[in-house]
Amino acid sequence: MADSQLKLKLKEKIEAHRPRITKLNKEFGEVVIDKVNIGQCIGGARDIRSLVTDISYLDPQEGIRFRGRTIPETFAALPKVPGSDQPFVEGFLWYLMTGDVPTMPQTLEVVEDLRSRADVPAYVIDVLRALPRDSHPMALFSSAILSMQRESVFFKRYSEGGLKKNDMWDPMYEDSMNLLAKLPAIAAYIYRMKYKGDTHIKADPKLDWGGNFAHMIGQKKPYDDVARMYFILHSDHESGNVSAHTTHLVASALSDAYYSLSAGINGLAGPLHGLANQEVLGWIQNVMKKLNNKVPTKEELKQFLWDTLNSGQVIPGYGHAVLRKTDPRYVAQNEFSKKHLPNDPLFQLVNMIYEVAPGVLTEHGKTKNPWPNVDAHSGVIQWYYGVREWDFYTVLFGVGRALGVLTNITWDRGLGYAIERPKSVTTDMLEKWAAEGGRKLA
Ligand code: NMX
Ligand code: MLT
Repeated sequence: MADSQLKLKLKEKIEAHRPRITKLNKEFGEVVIDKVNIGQCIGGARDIRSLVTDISYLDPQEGIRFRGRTIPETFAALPKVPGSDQPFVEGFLWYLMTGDVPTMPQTLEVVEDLRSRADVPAYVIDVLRALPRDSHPMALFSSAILSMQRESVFFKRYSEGGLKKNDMWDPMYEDSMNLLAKLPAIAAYIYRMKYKGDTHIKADPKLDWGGNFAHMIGQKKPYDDVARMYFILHSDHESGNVSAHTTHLVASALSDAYYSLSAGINGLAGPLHGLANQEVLGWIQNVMKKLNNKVPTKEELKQFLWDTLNSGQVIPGYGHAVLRKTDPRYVAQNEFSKKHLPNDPLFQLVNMIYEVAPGVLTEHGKTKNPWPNVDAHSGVIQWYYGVREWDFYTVLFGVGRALGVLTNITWDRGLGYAIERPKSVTTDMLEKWAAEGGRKLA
């Protein structure tokens, strides 16, 4: 079969980019761009500049840019689904992969390509059905992805021998596209198996990736637009977050995309990362329950926030390791909600939390960033449109995140990035260097 336009464009882009990395590594490999202190060693490697990606960049004040464009610029630039306000996720995938905005025909070719790869093997359904029904949806999602490892084109070609380093991006791309094509159907199967009486809806071959997900979980318009917006917003947040970093780290051992994405999804399942979106809804529902479904006053809300902090818990959806302002992904969802659900009581409550929580967190004095992140808003939109099973929300995040991390590992192989292996030190060493006022560098 002839290569798609996307694959040909990607090849051209990777080959044009590769000499830049080779030159930097060979001629400027010794140039210092950061230094490391003891606090960073103990504190989760925060802020250490040691990863390279061109797919997205996170500025602490401005927030994310996908391939150089802000969120509004990205949404404005991409081809829209006919009759919808939102772009094709498939066009966004082209954009992430190549850095170029696709034309409508290029976008439609990706739509077709993903459709042709979308069939989920029957054994994946068997795996999902064999696991205890009360397994967390993220455990089901990760298991389904891992179960497909036997399909890996990368693993097959590598095992056969003779796969050259510069050609490794090709089977990684094939695995990534095969996986991406199947994720909406897998996520929808999990959703309907767990929450909709184990009744299932077949994909509609006329629909796009986002629209089909909405259709397969049983949601009517305009939820298709919610799904498209949601997947794009959650796709990428540069390389250092747990899901992106884990996917990249595992792939750096030349593990294939199935092993790598499954690992990344496991990282996303933590409450300090992607699971925060379900925690936010749980927290809000808890507040409402305690008040017999009455909307709290600002004073009551303040008290709930303090009670949460005083019980040693974090305020879910607030704070960030890099951002120091309101997350533009929160802003994008807020704009959407102002247009589509302005009178929804939970939306109004989210706005009230935004008025109260930053002050409480600032007074609490611990977090470096008292502003909301993406997860503070996402559950409320899902709830409004009827997706109320909040332990599913992180799977939605995961389907979107796959777009970014799989693009990243395809490029990782294209640019020949090395196996990741930072150096460890011992506590004795840290104490010695602390007493000496720093490690003496040769
Ligand atoms: N509520 C209470 N305390 C907080 C919060 C919060 N929302 N955010 C940070 N802190 C605390 C943090 O636990 C730490 O305390 P300690 O010194 O006792 O360990 C202190 O403030 C300093 O933390 P920071 O340097 O501000 O944040 P860090 O980079 O370590 O962590 C998060 C970033 C996102 C993990 C953290 O802000 C958090 O736990 N937020 C709530 C959970 C959440 O919303 N996660 C989702 C993030 C986005 N995503 O989708 O992944
Ligand atoms: C993400 O989208 O991955 C989160 O905001 C976490 C992060 O960037 O550290």
